Amino acid sequence: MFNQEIANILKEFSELLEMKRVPFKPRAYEKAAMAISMLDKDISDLYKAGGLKALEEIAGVGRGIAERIEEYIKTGHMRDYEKLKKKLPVDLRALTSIEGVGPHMVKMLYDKLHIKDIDSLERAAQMGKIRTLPHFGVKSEKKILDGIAFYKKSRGRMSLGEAFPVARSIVRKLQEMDVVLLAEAAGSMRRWEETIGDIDILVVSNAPKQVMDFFSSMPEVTHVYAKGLTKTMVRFRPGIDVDLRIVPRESFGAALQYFTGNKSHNIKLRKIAIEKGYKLNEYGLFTGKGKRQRSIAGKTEEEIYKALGMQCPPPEMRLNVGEIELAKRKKLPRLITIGDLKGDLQVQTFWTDGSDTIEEMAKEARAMGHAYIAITDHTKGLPMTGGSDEKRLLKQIKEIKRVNKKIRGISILSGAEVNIMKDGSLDIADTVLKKLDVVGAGIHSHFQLSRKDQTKRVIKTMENPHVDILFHPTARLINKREPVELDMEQIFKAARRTGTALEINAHPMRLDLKGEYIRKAKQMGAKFVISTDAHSKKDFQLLEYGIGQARRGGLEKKDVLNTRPLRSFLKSLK
Ligand code: DGT
Ligand code: CA
Ligand code: CA
Ligand code: ZN
Repeated sequence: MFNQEIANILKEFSELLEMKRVPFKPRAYEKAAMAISMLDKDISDLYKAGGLKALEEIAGVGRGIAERIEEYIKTGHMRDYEKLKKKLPVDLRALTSIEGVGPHMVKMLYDKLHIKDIDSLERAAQMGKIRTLPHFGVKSEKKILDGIAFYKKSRGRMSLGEAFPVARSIVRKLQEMDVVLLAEAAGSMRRWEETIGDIDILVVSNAPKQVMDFFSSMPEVTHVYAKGLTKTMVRFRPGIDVDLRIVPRESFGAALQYFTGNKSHNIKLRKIAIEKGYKLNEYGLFTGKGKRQRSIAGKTEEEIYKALGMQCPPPEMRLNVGEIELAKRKKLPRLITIGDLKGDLQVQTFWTDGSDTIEEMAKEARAMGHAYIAITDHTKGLPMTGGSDEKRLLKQIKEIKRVNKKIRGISILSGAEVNIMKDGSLDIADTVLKKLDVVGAGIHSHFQLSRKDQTKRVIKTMENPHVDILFHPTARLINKREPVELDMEQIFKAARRTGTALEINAHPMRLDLKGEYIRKAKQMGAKFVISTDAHSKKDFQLLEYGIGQARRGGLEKKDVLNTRPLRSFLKSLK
């Protein structure tokens, strides 16, 4: 692996040199990178055995490059490369993997528009900024957007946050058609999976042609893969595929059940049907054979599960992880719903990297029906967010008091999102943490620690008597950053022992904790909060994604602290 590491650095070095339009050198570094990535021996072994000379024997590696490799093997640094990189702090590898984007273009994008990564490139393209650059136009802008969509898609799946609004709007439009009786999204979307491969929509209609014509010619559709009277498959905007099926009214429940899945849940259910002498498919539940076959259920999901002798599991739970057994014993939990939540506990404002004021955020939360919110701006250890220090936090407590007096119908709690330092200590003094109503702590740095060190670090934080909530416990970013290495059982145990609530961060970029961890943590007796990580008023709406995850983890109202009225909620904290 070390070879690959060095090859990657040399490759990037060559691109950085290319961006500076240094002659010849880039090509040399690129060649060396290629040769090293194809070596069948470990390059550090080669170096140990034969020194600089041995390195120079590698095809394409001259004196200069060999010395840089030596420096890296000895010190873990390559200073010239690092210096260049600092001047151009861009995600070169990602950006140049977009079709049509090369090093020179990356440099110009950075110089003119300060584009550093795929996200900022996408934003700029969507806002029509690319077309204003010299030698660019609407066409190349569109090509970049397509390239980004492909990049995202090929690297995996859409996030729930990308797919959900699209699915919802298509379903709404279908529902508005006079000839449509029923329309609903099934598949991974209905199960609130954290990422979505494709969107599956089911429709009941007696005018299939009209529905399919409408669907396949929606303005966003960029490609029609197949069009028929029962099934049409389209590409709906780059990177988002949608399947629409039209099913008979009497089979709608069976189709919804089948296409909601997941596959493993379906297979198990079909086996149970067979054991009972039935046949289950997307048209219904049947008894008898051949001419004497007759449907005994199919119009609704409930009647199918009932005929199989069980409760109907909520879609989010249909993962074949024990829900079928619970449903058979009629022991399914009564899952939490969005209406159960009484407050939001992670809210950033204008004081740091949020875009609205404390008062604006409070009013919006009140309009959503919340009884309380906690203002949890970042703290100083995270410099790019303009995080507060102790003095500023004390000032903010005063401001919150003032706003609380001014507005009715919602309580604003003072809080903070403090940074967990490398050793598990916090970047704000206990004397000030003590004065806050709610303290959340989160990992925002040192993502690479070993499992042992990372676990120790987080447990130390939970042991702080002022830390009420562990924010986004694994620090992952969906499709972007892996979760940190943690011994989750130890974390859940410590959560219970120290009375630290685990956040279910509802932001679709995070969805952290995820469903399977939630299930495990609940079994181990931990408590939870669900919050949005809102950075602006509109973000409060993200709460439903958090509810989706909580339900996937089998949570009930009583497991989640911010379902409680204010006084009881405050009592439940440390
Ligand atoms: P996705 O699209 O990858 O996010 O995940 P799903 O679950 O939406 O999967 P998809 O779109 O391939 O199929 C939709 C549902 O259809 C799936 O959840 C269960 C059902 N299904 C698909 N293939 C099979 C199968 O081979 N056997 C059974 N029993 N059900 C299947
Ligand atoms: Ca799907
Ligand atoms: Ca599908
Ligand atoms: Zn955070």
